[in-house]
Amino acid sequence: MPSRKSSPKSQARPAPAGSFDLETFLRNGAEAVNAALDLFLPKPTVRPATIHKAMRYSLFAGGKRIRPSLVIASAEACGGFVEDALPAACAVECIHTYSLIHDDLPAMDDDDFRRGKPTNHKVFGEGIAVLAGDALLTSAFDIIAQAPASARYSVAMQVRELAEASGSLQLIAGQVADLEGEGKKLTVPQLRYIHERKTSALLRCSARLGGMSAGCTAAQLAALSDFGYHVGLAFQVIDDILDVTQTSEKLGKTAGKDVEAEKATYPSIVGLEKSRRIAQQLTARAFAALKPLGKRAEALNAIAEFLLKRDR
Ligand code: GRG
Repeated sequence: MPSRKSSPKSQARPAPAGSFDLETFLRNGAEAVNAALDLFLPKPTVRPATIHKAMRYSLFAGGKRIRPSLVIASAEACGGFVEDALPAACAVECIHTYSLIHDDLPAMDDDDFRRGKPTNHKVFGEGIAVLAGDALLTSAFDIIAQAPASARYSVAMQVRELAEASGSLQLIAGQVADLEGEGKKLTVPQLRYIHERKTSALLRCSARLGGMSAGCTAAQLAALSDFGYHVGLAFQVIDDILDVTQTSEKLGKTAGKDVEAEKATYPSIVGLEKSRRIAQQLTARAFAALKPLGKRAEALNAIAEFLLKRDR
């Protein structure tokens, strides 16, 4: 971590059964991640100021910070500490934000509105937006390389974990299949292939990196992988549902884009009701995956429930 006042390492306090305060957990997590991101990234006045302003514009535009929250909750589920999980939490958010900036470019989804604000290229121009995404991708690896090694996982193992999830076999592969699938009638297995890569891979990686930061056992890592995979798939099904059921104002991004771009989605293939059932089934699989982690997984449990019920 970059220089911060040293303080005792913090773990979430156990709450009485059934009363887990997710709102506070998410708020505290987001505050810690925002403060750490501010320290990790060059200040907006550092030359060339335009690029640092553009990186920060999208990074601090008001995202839900779901992936960093998964990192922190997964670390705590394995007895780890927030401070040790923060580099991974910041790194996954940098990857996520880069992917949104690039996805919004005219060459890809061509969106004007993201996180409730004009998209990066609308404010800074296409060239700077490409570079801001590139710089955030690079920063992600700079940041994860500063993560502490844990009992079972070297820094190199954590770096490779992030590279695998964001590389040409996962995140990029999902985006390629998404672009190539536009205007085509896809089957459910083809759609599942896209969702596994463009969405689930980074959520699964977030859960795994959280566990790794805590020096989790192989059995805990397997549970977190299973959880992250299913919660990631459910997340994208819900995202598809929200695209056709919510307004742009509520989502902070242009609603109805999937229909406009002739993108295959669960609602377009199986209908809204069945899509909701699929999201519930995937979330049930995510809950089941948490069993081996016991009571300490209550934040993960609450996040999965929150993601299923979210309306933005
Ligand atoms: C590598 C260019 C590139 C793209 C990879 C991630 C991605 C594929 C494209 C971005 C757009 C998209 C539909 C992604 C799927 C995952 C998803 C629903 C992202 C939105 O995540 P939220 O809701 O966003 O967590 P906030 O803004 O809250 O962080």
